[in-house]
This record gives sequence, structure tokens and C-alpha cells, in this order.
Amino acid sequence: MKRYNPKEIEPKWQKIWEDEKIYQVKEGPNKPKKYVLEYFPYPSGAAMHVGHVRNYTIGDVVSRHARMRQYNVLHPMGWDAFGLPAENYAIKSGIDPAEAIKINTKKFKQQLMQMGFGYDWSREIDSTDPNYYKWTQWFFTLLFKKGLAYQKESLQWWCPNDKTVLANEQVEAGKCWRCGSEVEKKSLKQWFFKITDYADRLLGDLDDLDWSEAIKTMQRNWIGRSVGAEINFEIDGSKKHLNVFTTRPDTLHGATFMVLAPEHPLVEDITTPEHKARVNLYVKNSLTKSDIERQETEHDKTGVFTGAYTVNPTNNKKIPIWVADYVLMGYGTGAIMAVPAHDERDFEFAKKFKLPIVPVIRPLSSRSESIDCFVGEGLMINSGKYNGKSSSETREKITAELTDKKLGSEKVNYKIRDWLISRQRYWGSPIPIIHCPKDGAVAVPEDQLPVLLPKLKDFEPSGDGRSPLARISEFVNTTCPKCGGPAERETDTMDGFACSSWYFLRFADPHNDQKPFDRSKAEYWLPVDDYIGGAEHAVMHLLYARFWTKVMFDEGLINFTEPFTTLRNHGMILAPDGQKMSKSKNNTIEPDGLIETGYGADAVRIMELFIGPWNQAANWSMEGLGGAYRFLNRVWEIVRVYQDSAKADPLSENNKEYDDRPIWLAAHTAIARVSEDLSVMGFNTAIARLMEYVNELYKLRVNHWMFADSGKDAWKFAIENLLKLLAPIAPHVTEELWHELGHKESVHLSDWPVHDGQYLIKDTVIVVVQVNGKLRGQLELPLNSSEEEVVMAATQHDKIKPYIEGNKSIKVIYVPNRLVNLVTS
Ligand code: ANZ
Repeated sequence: MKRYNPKEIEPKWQKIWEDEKIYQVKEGPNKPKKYVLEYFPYPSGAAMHVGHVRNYTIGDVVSRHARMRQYNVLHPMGWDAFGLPAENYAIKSGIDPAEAIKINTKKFKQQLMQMGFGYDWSREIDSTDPNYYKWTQWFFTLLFKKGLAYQKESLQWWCPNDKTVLANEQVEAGKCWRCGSEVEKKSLKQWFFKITDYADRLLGDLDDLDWSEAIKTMQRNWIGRSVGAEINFEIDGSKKHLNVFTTRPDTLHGATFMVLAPEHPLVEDITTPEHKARVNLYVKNSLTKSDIERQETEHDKTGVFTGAYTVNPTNNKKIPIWVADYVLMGYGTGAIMAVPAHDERDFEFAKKFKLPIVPVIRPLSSRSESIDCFVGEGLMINSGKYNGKSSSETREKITAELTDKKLGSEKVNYKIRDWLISRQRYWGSPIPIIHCPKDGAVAVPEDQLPVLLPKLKDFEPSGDGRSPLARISEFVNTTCPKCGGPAERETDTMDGFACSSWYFLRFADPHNDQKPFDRSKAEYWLPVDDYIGGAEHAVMHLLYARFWTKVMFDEGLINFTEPFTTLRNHGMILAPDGQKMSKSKNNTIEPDGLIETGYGADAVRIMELFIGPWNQAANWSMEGLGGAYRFLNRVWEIVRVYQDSAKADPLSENNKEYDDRPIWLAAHTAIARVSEDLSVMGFNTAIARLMEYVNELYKLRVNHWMFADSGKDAWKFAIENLLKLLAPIAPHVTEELWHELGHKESVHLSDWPVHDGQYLIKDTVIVVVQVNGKLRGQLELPLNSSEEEVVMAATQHDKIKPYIEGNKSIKVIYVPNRLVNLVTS
């Protein structure tokens, strides 16, 4: 047998696996299914580095392990190729985006292949392929027909650098999530998906998902459900009403002023002539601020009085109405009742403008009626008939009372906003809508889909609020599908997140040209059992995909309501110096080079997993990679020695009988432990156990001749199972050695071994030896040794002898299999 040379064996097996299609699957009733999926990558210009590769390595081990446990495993791969990263890359490098995608996906695919990842490539999808985006458009028209896609003119986040609008989720602390530029607000007519209709279900169904609590909490906060009341206040001297949303109707007696958002339509109506000029100026100034700036707590509160008053229904007192920008128009009713004694923002405001502060709740733990702000629950004070009652009870009572008097009602509010889906960029799926002067917005009929994205020479965004497609009259001008009259096509494209909201379904039936997918195929494979990826998608992709899945369920397209049963977020790989790897920092490490230098993909895979727990960040290390390579060499060598031994001439000495139990014990222990570790994704500990196991086999080899008759079966078992246990992690080297042993079928299609508990029972025990109650030594003795045997062994032991010498009578206290105490006198 030759030496271990990954450069030779890895490409060889990759080709054989592809030719023999060992990862291609079909729906089948005989085996349970498992769908393992990693986020499909966007093939931007930069190649994948070892950080990206970790994600796919984890998915690959999970899917190979499942396949060996006789699951019918779907493990597909594709390209999320529409969207800004690909387009920006194309602009920068001056290549047509479609061309750039071709080059980049080829590169990515080659990178994935050389890592030995077992994908069913017959299911490869590309979101920019018209056969794919035809169905993305079809879903758009479905949402449109269900009233879940609509167009609205409103102020939107605008990225001046990328020259497009952004969804709320894509603005992070006032900056564009992609390029980091400060975003602006622009009034534009945009397309939205009505995700708010699904807020309650998106929230409720989180409970049953096997996802990390961190991600679930981020989704809960993003959806932001608040239960409270809407209260209607009369405006003094006017027929108009002022409606507010509050989560604390219990504090109504303490409302001492009202605040309107500057954009609130009532501002214009109610402001008295003498306050007009100041209010107008204030409103104008506040419109230049972002919502985030407006809500910053460290800023001094600003505001103006309108001159108008409402009436507090509890005591008929007049309350002044102010305008202040800390109240946002986009939430609740855009107006609040301010309770400075119990709300921090109102408290700051009241102090600054010298408005009354009336406490109505006192904490249970103190008797003082402090005028500092207290935001918790407690007992009511200054609240008439409610005094002495708990604030939570009062909350319900006041809401009921207001409802009776038709002054208010219970109300649930959500922070989540509808999903802004239109983009003024070229590289996306066209929105399949035709605008007709007579019929308005009309969906493109199914038989005219897809609306093809035309090839453009100049696809740079114009920045005027329209996409480059608006410059192409052949694209724009068309006829109305309803009346046949002249009409114009929508020129915005869809956000890339539309494509990724259903791709996991397409993998179940990727070549269907009649439907997005066949229902029975989707229902066979989905939901995804293990979804593996970074945590960066917490509130975008993962929320959108859940929303689309629920819409499809409602439409009767599928029988499940959640796309991803289990979500696993892997930890990042950092550069050796602990920095985040990125092209701009020039510190990326790509697997290609490591494979090229001779370490091979199997060693890189081991390193990706052995570097630390899979869900924690870790620094890449070259020394570690060397260690992984040496380990694989040791595996190679032990199999080689075993092979050579089997061929050797049986010498008389080798037919000696020997006890083969330690070999069985080592093998079954390894099977038990590695299986246990892999079942909980303990990849690093599984590898550590395999290393221990290999060490043990080397030790055993010294006394237990591999070619002696009495040990043959045990050694065969030990070596073959070493290869099986290592196969999901290091697929190439194990496949090569497996075939060296004479197997014809792939090790990856073999059965995962099961340990036999009877071999794990050890036949020796450790007995602790005490002299006069003090620990003096330990003995390894046969299980169930008699008292006599134990005392004999103890008294003859070098370490224990000195303590008992010269003592005539020794009393013995013996706890079988555990402890012996020799009491001298
Ligand atoms: C009176 C009150 C008394 C409030 C009190 C709080 C404490 P969440 O939990 O985020 O839903 N609010 C309502 N609409 C607002 C808007 N458009 N802009 C800014 N603030 C607004 O918070 C709901 C609370 O935030 C509401 O309850 C309201 O203040 C304020 F002791 O009403 B509260």
C-alpha cells in the first residue's frame, strides 16, 4: 500500500461519487426522509474562505451521518444569485451580471466539490434562471391576488450609495445593512408584502420551533407585539377626537399632557393661531431626523405646545396637547397620553417643560409617594375608586370601563411593518405587474410568465427613484392583459430576499415547468429537518421564508406551516489573529490553497470541526491543520499495517491464543461515543474520541498480533468501524481505505455501526486502598475479587507496604469492588 496522498485520492473519489450519483435521491416510502440544508450562497466575486466552508462542512457531516443511519437524505445546493452583491460586483468589474454569475458560480461549485461535499447536484438551482424566477413572479402574483402585495406612496428608507430603497429590516442603526452608508428618507411609491397580516402567527408558531432562543427572541422583538388599549380623548372646544395607544391604561389618572407626532394630521387642525408659527417650524425641523435619532434617549427632549387641550375622562381636567418628535407617526396612532410619573420619556419631557407630574402607582415595597419616575407595577393611588387596587387589575377594569362608555377598547399593536419588496435596481426578478390607465395595476397572467429581465448594457442605477429598466421603452410599453389597451410595465425589481423565501421548496422538485413544485414531493421532503447557517439572517430571510410558507399553506399548496423545524447557527471562523476574515482586510484563507499544498480537503474538514464547538467562534490555525493531517496519516498507517499483517505468513508464534476482549472493548466504546457525539453535533469531541481510539489501536497492536487467528475477527471489526465512524468527517481517505480492504460499495452507503453493550462491561475495577482511613493507593483488580484476594494484593503493594509493616493485627473493612480500609493496631 502506498503512502497517504490526498492530492491523488481526493479528486479521484469526487469523480467516482459524481459518476455513480451516490448523493442523488428520490422520494421513497421505505426509509424515513431527512432534509439537510445550508443557506444557499450568493456567488459574489470573492471566493469562499474557510469561514464559509465551515457551514457546509457541518451540513455535510450531518447529512452523511444521517445517510449511513439509513435515512433518505436530501442535501441540495444552489445559488442565490440575484441582488445587490452580485450586481455591485458586476458594476465594479465591468462585466454583465449574468456573465459574472456564471463565472462565480463555477468557481464556488468547484470549491464545494473539491471539499468533497456530498450534494445532489442534479437539483442545482439558480435564482436568476428564468425557469426559477418565473415561479418567484408567480408567487408575487399569488400574493397580489390575495391582497398581500400592494403599492403605496410613503416615506421610505433610501440608500444614497446603492441608490435604492431598503426594507426596515435592512436599516441597522441608521445605516444601510450592505454598504454602511447613512440612509435617508424619500417619498416614493413602492410595493409591499403584507407580512403584518401574519404577525400573530409568526409570533405564536415560534414556540414550537427547535431554534436558538437568541434568534427566537430577535424575531419576537422584531414582531413586537404589545397589548394595551386605544383611548379616545375629546378635544376641548372641538368635535374632533384624539386617539392614543397605550400599554398602560391603568395610569390614565396620571395623564397630564398629550403628545402628537409632528406628522400627525391633527396638528394642522388643532393648533391655535398664536402657536402656528412655532409649531410649523418645529414640524419642519423634525422631518429631517431619522426615527432612530428621534428616539435616542440621551438627547434632550424637544417639543412645542399647540394651544389646544383634551379632557381627561376620569376627572374632566383639561390636559394640554403638545407636539414632540419622540412620538413616531408609524407606531400605534401616532399620539400618546403622557404619564410622566410612570414613563421615562414623558418624565424627561415634563421636567424640561415644567408640566405636572402626578404619581398614580406606588411600588409594593415602599410607602413613599416619590415623584421620581416609577415604571413598574404596584398599588393605585390618586386614582379615585381604584386606590389600593393592583395596577394590573386596574388595567383591565379601566379598559372595560372605557369600552362600556365607548371611549376606548382593547388593542394589540405590532412593531413589524409591511415588507418593502420593490427595488430600483437592475439585477432582480422584474415585478410581474402591468399598469393600465383604465384597470390600474394588473397581474401578468400565468401564461405570460416569466417577465424576462432584458439584457442591458448600461445597468447602473440612475438615482432618480426609478430602476434602469424604466429607460428601456421596449420593456416598458405593453398592453393591458385585461382590456388590451396600451399600458406600462412595472419597472422595479424584487428584493433578492423574495428569491430566497421559497428556494427550499424548489429543491424538492427543481425541474418542474408546470408548477413551482409538485405538492406530494414538497410534502415528502419538507419541512427542512436541519437548516444550518450563520445567525445573520435572524429577522430577514428567516422571517420572510416563514411568512411565504404560511401563505402557501393558506392557499392549499402545502400541508405544513413552518419551513425549518430545526435551525442551527454555526460559529464564525476568524483569522488567526482573531479578526473577522474579509477581502478588504486581506486576511482571508481559502481552502483551495490548503488543499493545493498537500494537506488535502479531509484535513481541512477536520480542522473546521476540531477547532472548537461548532456553534462557537474560533480562530483559524495552521498548526491545527498540520495536526489534522498527521492524524489522518496515522489512520492510513494503522490500516496499512493491518493490511500487511493479513498478508504475512502465519508464524507458529502467531497462532498463540490471546485474549481479544480489549480490542472489542475499544471498538465498541468508540462506536458508542462517536455515535453519541454526532447525534448532538459534538463534532470536535467525536474527532477527539476517534484520535483516542486510533492511539489505543496502536497500543493494542503491540501485544495483540493482528494476524493471529484468535484476534482476526476483532481486528477486522475494529479497523472497519474506524473507517465508518470517520467517514462522514473525512470522506475521501476513508473511502480509499475501505476499498483497500476489499469492499466494492461506497463506505458512505454502508450502515452506521451500532455498539453492543455487553462488550462495554469492564472485567476489572479500581479498588481504593486506605490505611487507618487515609488514602494510600489504588489497585486495579478483577471484578468481584474476594476480601482475601484484595488484602493480599494490598499488603504486597510497594506503596502500601510501608504503612502496615510491623503491625501484627490488622482489621479489614471491605466494600466490594470499591474500597478496602486496613485498620492497624
Ligand atoms: C401611557 C403610558 C404610561 C405608557 C406609562 C407607558 C408607560 P410599546 O411597549 O413599545 O408598545 N407610545 C405609543 N405610541 C407611541 C408612538 N407612536 N411613539 C412613541 N411612543 C409611543 O410601548 C407602548 C407605549 O409607548 C405606550 O404606552 C405609549 O406610552 C408609548 F406609565 O402610554 B404609554
